[in-house]
Amino acid sequence: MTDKLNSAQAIALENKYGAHNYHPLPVVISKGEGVYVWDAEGKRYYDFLSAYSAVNQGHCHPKIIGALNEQAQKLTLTSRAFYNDMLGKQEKYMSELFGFDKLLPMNTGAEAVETAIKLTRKWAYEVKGISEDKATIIVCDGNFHGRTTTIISFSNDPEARDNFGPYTPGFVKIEYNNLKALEQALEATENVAGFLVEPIQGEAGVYVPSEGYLTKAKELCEKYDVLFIADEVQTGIARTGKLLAVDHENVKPDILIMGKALSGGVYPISGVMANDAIMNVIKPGQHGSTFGGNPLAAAVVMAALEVIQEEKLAENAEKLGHLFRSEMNKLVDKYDLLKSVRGKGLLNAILINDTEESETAWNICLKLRDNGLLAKPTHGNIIRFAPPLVMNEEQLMECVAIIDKSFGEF
Ligand code: IF1
Repeated sequence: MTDKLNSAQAIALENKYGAHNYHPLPVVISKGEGVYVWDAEGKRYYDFLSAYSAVNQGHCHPKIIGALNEQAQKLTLTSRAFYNDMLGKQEKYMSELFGFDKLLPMNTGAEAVETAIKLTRKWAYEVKGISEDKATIIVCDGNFHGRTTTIISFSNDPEARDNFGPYTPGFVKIEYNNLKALEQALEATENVAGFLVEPIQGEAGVYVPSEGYLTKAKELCEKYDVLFIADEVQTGIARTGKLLAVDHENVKPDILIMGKALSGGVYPISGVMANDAIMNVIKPGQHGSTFGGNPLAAAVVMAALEVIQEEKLAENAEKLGHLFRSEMNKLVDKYDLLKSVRGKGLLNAILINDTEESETAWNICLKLRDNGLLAKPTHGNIIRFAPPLVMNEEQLMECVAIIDKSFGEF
């Protein structure tokens, strides 16, 4: 098992023995450090995807790896049948950092979204007084909240949804970034329990809503006594230039969902935060998970969040984000193929002048790979650019030059 594979061998093994639930860009990564990854042949690349914003702190950040290694020698998992001496510290740390009474720890983003859905429904029945099994949650067209059966039940992406039925009822879809649609849905729909929304839609192609959208949406939720649920799995942890994307508008969600970079990409950690009036509807034995709240995760997440603050990664993302978009706009003027750039902080995407079904974005990503930068299209005509937040200005400008060169060669 320790013999080193070359890229072709690694790909062949995955094709033969692995489910084909992905179509990865043909590159085989074997090492990661900071903003760089190396393939099996030792070629170095800039990572412009950051494992979909899970590696905000950079690959294998020494402080996080150190915390992982130290805790791994002591205790990794107890289950929640017993207490452990790390979880309480994590809960206190995150309660103070994010400003909520309590944390419900889980492992993956989808599990945290499912937890938020269950919490919202239970609150609706036991606090708001909605009649049994009638709770409805408003979601947005173009959403991406994970891949479980309930979550894909309210997806409008046929790829994510088709042939996975029967679907979970209790969800109403409205247009994203449309306050009128939200108000009409709140007015017209019986038994609304919550509004689940991404502060910036990632998978839809880094769709940044209008200024004030989150503020007004929260106000409408308050008016109709409906929970405002922010899915910050991708936009959180400094990615958009603030600790949370909702911080750009100082909006406080009733339920906050986090994942991915909570661990800096070192370990699956997610969580849901809320105040007691909501969180305390969950009683012992009503929700849980084997690994949820394990001591290894606790050690990792506290180190990962300290890195965000000590290295001022939100401020860096804000600064480099403005630089990146201004440089990309110069390339928009230079290349017909490049239609526009949009994003916030270091969550950005470029729109390619071709159809959604085209192979153009994919082929540009192959050219970028050849030139030493890794990115992946979210649709046939949109490429997401999201480097680790530890990138410096010199490295960013080198990446801009690679993007320029690649479009020039295309
Ligand atoms: C894949 C997308 C991004 C998320 C938001 C919850 C989850 C995600 C806002 C679920 C996960 C990941 C999943 C990953 C690719 C990536 C992704 F392209 F799928 F949509 F980032 F945009 N909420 N997003 O973005 O978290 O259960 O995966 O930990 O499925 O290939 P998870």
